[in-house]
Amino acid sequence: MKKTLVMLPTYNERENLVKLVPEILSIGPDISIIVVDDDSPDGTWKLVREMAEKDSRVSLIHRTREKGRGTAGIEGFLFAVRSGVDYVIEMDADYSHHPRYIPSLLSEMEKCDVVIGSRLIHGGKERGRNILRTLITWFANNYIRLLMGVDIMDCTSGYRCFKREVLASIGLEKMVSVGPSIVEEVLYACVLKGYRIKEIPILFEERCHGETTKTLGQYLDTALKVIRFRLRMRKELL
Ligand SMILES: Nc1nc2c(ncn2[C@@H]2O[C@H](COP(=O)(O)OP(=O)(O)OP(=O)(O)O)[C@@H](O)[C@H]2O)c(=O)[nH]1
Ligand SMILES: [Mg+2]
Repeated sequence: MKKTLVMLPTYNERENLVKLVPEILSIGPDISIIVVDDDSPDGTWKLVREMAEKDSRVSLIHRTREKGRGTAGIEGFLFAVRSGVDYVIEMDADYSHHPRYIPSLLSEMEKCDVVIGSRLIHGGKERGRNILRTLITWFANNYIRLLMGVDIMDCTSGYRCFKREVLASIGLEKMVSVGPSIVEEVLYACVLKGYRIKEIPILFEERCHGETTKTLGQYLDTALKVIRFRLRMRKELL
């Protein structure tokens, strides 16, 4: 098995990580984990620090000055690039992205540069989400596909596997997303670079423990950022 690092951005995911971290590590000896936690009030970082003391395959970035899914993801990816692993998986830490799909993501990497766990291709679905969230996902993906001109069904999926070289080449340091629009920013950079991207079906389930951090403002921010990516990134990256 190739060396693989799983990057988990976390905010108040203590109850999920108790089970998720051992479950991911049990997939194989070549899997390690980096948790990027923004000083979660529920002490997620303390739990991960204890785990890291016991197992060298677990690492923690505990951020006390910055907050945001976007900047956390960038820090995690930069750590991954430095670590020298072959593959980097990013996933939510709330069991919406179940670790049972990790072997399928990895097995596709022979033929691809990026593999996306997708709710919106044949065989993929969402379970337990309210109708409004499902509609937002559907609308957001149609909007992004149209604006970015990309041929990918689940552009908003944050469950993905990358070759390390891909992350090293897409200008992570220059990315502008503080919040969740990082998912689309990274995807668009991969598309512009011409990487081979494949989607595999996943069942996306409602988070196990805890509450969503998503706000209406974040949805609007992503909608506007997508326009900015389309206008600016093409010039910067190519
Ligand atoms: N480090 C860090 N992680 C975050 C932040 N906001 C969200 N996350 C993590 O990013 C992942 C996705 O966030 P969620 O809150 O699950 O967003 P979502 O999946 O759109 O919404 P729900 O599943 O409905 O909660 C989870 O692992 C969160 O813990 C943040 O500000 N900083
Ligand atoms: Mg979630």
